[in-house]
Amino acid sequence: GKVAIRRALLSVSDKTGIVDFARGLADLGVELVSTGGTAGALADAGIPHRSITDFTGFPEIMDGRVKTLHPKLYAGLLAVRDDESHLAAARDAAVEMVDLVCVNLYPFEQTVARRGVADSEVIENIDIGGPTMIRAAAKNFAFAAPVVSPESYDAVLDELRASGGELSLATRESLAAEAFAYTARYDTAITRWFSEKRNDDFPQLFVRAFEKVTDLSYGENPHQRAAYYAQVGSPTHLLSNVRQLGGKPLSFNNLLDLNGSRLLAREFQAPSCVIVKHNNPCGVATGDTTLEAYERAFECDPMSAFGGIVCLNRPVDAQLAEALVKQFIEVLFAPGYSDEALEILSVKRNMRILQDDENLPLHLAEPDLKQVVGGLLVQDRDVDTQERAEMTVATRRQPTDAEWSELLFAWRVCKHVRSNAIVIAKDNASVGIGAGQMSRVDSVRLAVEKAREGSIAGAVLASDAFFPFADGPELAVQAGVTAIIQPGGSVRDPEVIAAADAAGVAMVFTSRRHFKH
Ligand code: 93A
Repeated sequence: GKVAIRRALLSVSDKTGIVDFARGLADLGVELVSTGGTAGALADAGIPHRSITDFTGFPEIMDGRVKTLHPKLYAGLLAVRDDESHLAAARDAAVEMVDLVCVNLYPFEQTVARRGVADSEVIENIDIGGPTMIRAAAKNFAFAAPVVSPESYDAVLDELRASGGELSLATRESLAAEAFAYTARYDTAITRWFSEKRNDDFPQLFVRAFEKVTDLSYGENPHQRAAYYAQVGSPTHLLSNVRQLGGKPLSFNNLLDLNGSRLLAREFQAPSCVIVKHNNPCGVATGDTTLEAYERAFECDPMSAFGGIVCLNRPVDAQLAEALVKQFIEVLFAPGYSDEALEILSVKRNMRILQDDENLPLHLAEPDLKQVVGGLLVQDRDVDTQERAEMTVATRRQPTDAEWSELLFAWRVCKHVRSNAIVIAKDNASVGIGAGQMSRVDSVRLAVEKAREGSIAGAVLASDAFFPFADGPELAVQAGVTAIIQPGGSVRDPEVIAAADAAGVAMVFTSRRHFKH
């Protein structure tokens, strides 16, 4: 199972740690072969090595496009060391065995990330020889080892020193696995670049790579392992500009709720507050001040807001902080905090305080994915926002201007509530939310029950999909709702419209549904 490392090929773009690694190998009696720039670094450090040209007998040509791509090297990497015919072929061609390659690739991702970089430069940074060497050594891990990460250098050297210059099968196999993950990620980044350049639709877009941002202590439940991954190359993801200023580490459920609350919060320009619990909003409001927005959002459902995520779109001042510390908040998210506010909030030692440093919009251009067993459902994101002009009034009575403003607010919130979704709103604040029921009338009942005494009088109601029967609207009207917004399109629309007309209620049809499952 052990393999003696006698010859190593070093060819790295990122020269971090390479001199120490090379010196360690040389001290163990390993012969080093190296390409131009890497050889230069070794020469500067006085470490003995052979050039790749000496090894292959072929010069590095075409501006480096062909440096290592030579059958002598590949025969030395791929030979099965206990196969007589392989060994005979190697002798015939004067092939020297190479037992380890230390390679990292042209910095493709970093090049693409630079502003205004020319296509020709990006293309020059597509490494061909590097991945080929890595893959060859990784395929032949029975006899060779690929080292692709400077973080592995010390561990590899330690093992070589401890075992008289040998690497175990377990180490070679794990290095090989890491190597293929590395080249796969590299090709994914290249695919992504082509996809973006060609403005492809989502078939190619979801050739994606994700990298771990952080481990999470557990998943939705304590017996489930969990981590947060961000898409490689995504300009802004959920946590990319977010700094935690206090409290316990974020949990899986915190991140899920944070995602929902940030998506809803981006619907509003005015000072606003979104409170989310179990991935549904339980209070949403805009106001003249963030304090007012928070108080009115909290008012919607104080019981559910307990232990929720509070998402604000304006910095937190001392006055708001005084109001916030009165409640149990799991996560507080805002674009900033005054020093005084942070001081006040510091009494809540567990409260996770998040600051959105750059207040950049989340990157929503890519499709929404839902995982099913062994597959993915892919769809456009529901980022649609409709204006009043795109809607029609189905009832005899037109909504007043004030009602229109409330209806559009309720409609925006409704999109972010799990179906069947009902949102009752007044004065640009939710007053009752019915979420996640299997029948629409149950969601209406819940929204009405949730609303506080008297708060429904003069309120409006939004429904994420059409009413299949008149029972839902009838309940709402009895409770005091004066205007309704919904997609329309049910075979029973005439009954639903008649119920609204009978009560003098105005009803708007959007012709667009906002299911969220
Ligand atoms: O242009 S290449 O694809 N052609 C090659 O034959 C080749 N061999 C190694 N690029 C090649 N490399 C890459 O050169 C390695 O992957 C590494 O990133 C870089 C190291 O070059 P130097 O030692 O000259 O700095």
